[in-house]
Amino acid sequence: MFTHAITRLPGENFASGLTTSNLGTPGYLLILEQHRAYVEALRGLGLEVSVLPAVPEHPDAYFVEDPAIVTSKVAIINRLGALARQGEEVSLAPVLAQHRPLERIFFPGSVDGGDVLMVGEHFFIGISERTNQTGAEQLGGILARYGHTFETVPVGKGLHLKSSVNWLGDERLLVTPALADYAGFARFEKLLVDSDEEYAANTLWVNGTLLHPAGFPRTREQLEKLDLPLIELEVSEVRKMDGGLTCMSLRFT
Ligand code: CIR
Repeated sequence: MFTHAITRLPGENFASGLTTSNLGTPGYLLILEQHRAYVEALRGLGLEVSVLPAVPEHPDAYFVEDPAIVTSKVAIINRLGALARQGEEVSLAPVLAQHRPLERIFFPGSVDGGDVLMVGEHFFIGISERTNQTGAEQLGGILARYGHTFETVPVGKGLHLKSSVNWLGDERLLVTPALADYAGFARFEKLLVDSDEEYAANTLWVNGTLLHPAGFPRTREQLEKLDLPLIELEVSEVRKMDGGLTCMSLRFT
């Protein structure tokens, strides 16, 4: 169960962040509203949510999931895979130091938190364009020292590992067809994201409730079979910047 979340407000210049999507120019007032609803949803699930101020020189900084990883024992400050995003961690580190001992990923390693899927005390580390092998090895070494276990996963398609797979509680994963047969996921019951709805893989489990992006009815239908409470959130503007529900918070106890 999570008791805390850290989030950050999107800044006025958030639209100059990195993106590969061709979904049009995102609107500032709209993303603020979507962010507000996200924070409210987390609060509604009992989390104490900090909302940090925007960082003007880092338009992607509201994707707080990427610059750090918080486990039950430690917070790891990442060296982000995109040069333009390096530095986002600077103002996050002192906040996390209030909750956990800090460790760091160093050059030449790079890790984005979006590539790190936590399933209890076990971690799947995606190797992607953002997270390199050296970063994954550094991270794995830190996790092992704190009593966690880990394995690496080739990400292939998509920005991050969690663009394609997310934990749904118990021994369940929501996964895109491309990663469904990955050997490391064999022990899980898998719900498949519809191949026309891959974005919906970025669904977030919070204390037994699923936060799900609006507009993906076929995946929603799959999730409804689990009989868990579902909160649908509009994230159209976040999606235009290649982000999703997991990216906008760090959740921990
Ligand atoms: C980026 O390209 O880094 C941001 N515009 C989006 C990051 C999304 N983060 C995530 O999936 N964890």
